[in-house]
Amino acid sequence: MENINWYPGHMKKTRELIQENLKLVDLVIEVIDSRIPVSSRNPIIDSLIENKLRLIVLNKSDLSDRDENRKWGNRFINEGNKVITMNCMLGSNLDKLNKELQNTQNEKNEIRNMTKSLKLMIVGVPNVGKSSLINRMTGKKSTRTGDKPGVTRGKQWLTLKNGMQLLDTPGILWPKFEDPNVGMNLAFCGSIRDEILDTTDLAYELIKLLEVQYPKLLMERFKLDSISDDTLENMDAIALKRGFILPGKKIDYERTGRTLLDEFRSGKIGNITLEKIKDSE
Ligand SMILES: Nc1nc2c(ncn2[C@@H]2O[C@H](COP(=O)(O)OP(=O)(O)OP(=O)(O)O)[C@@H](O)[C@H]2O)c(=O)[nH]1
Ligand SMILES: [Mg+2]
Repeated sequence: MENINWYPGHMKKTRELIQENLKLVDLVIEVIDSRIPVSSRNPIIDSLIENKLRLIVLNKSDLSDRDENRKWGNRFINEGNKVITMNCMLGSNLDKLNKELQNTQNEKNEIRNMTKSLKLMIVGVPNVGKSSLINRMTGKKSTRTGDKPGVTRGKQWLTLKNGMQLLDTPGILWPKFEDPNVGMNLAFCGSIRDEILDTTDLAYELIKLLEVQYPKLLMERFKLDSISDDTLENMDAIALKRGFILPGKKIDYERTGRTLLDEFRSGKIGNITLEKIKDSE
């Protein structure tokens, strides 16, 4: 399929916003999608943040592979980050996050020799759950969330119960994905506006990955007898099992693709991590 790119004007503005506010904050919380721990890390964010203290939230852990989350967590820790695996729908590990933030505040104050509340900034690609995390941290609906990318616009400072100050930012991508798989992974997980995507092609690419990485889950979910090495055959089999047939006995690829993406995104196919750490690493 054609290379995906999505970089609307507000993302450029957000980049400037992050840059301007960075000097005000003590710690950056980078929220990433645990199903795609490589593709959901924005290299621009990386270059902006540079040496700022960073805490990575491996979010949507309810949708990803638990073993992989553990491995990725270790990897990021080894690279010098603080890491918390979370499910911001339920607020799991919120206590752990709060404790980590409190420790960081204490350490900072000791170095500064004064009592100041920690200032935080939340960054990440669209739709990874930044606003959901903030609502968990404030304990109320402080900021709007939504199941499509680009919900948050403009900056927003909030104060937590413990006095810490927090800046929510809109999700940003970067102008060009060097690796086309990155664009696709982001699209699978809902970080790219669906309106600019060909969902049928995208679903085809997702089946192509799942038939190799998670054939059992694919078979179970769609009650397939076997998995073919021909992706189109698998897509047809899924359509037939679900009865997605148009008049004239044609396969309704549109509906099949839409359904597949929806069921992947909502975790109905199972706990799936599309980017794994190779065991030798
Ligand atoms: N299953 C699951 N869904 C989540 C989790 N966290 C957030 N979501 C959902 O993901 C969608 C996006 O969440 P938001 O908090 O709006 O994401 P955001 O990063 O602020 O998105 P933008 O503002 O568009 O950049 C919403 O439908 C949330 O309910 C999670 O841990 N698990
Ligand atoms: Mg948001």
